[in-house]
Amino acid sequence: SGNGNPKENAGYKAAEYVRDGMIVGLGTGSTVAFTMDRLAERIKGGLRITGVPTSIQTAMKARERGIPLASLDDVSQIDLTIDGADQIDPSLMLIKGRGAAQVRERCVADASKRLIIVADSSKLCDQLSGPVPVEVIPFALGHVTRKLEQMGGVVVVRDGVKKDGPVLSDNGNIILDYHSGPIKDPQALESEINNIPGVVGCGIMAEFSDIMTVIVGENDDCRILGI
Ligand code: DER
Repeated sequence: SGNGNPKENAGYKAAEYVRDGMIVGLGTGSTVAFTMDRLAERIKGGLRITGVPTSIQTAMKARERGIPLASLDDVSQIDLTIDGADQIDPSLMLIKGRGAAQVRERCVADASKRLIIVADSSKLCDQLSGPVPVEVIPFALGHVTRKLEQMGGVVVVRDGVKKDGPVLSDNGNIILDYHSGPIKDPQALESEINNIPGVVGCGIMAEFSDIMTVIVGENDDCRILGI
């Protein structure tokens, strides 16, 4: 199915993995929006699913499309989560968080039997590199900034575009973008950042490769990586 839009091709392809009766984690971003467009069409055709949204934006988009929703607390396990990514390395380790949704995305991925990442080829890289989004409780903003700077690298508070002052995540926290440079050991850096007191979660996701399928959208079709 070629329509010249790689993100749309990937998003639509992912919707084909959804089976009737599934509980589906709904990621955040512009690529997953295409998946939700396709799921809306399939729901009109009789598909019955329950979506678990990873952000306020995704919940709004799902409601606009008539996708039934439940909260993470309402479900015991998620059959399939479909999400985007900012960087994908050959081991299927990810950097996410361009949309500041990585904390809830990681919770939903962790509750999922399978994770499908949808992306265009611009997200593929040989080695992950910063900036790494880091969600921090406001109380610990200065402390976490100092710890990250001691690790080497530059820390930038993510400022709002149509809001003066820092962006606040859906959880009411501040986002730091940690310009780490090339990341030699993503698992180690993920643990090191997430263990800093005050950090709620960062955008390195190196722990889902074994349950991951990556759908890389091309102009006229898709490439499938992973399981
Ligand atoms: O913020 C996120 O983690 C999103 O999934 C993002 O990484 C992907 O956004 P895109 O599909 O709009 O490129």
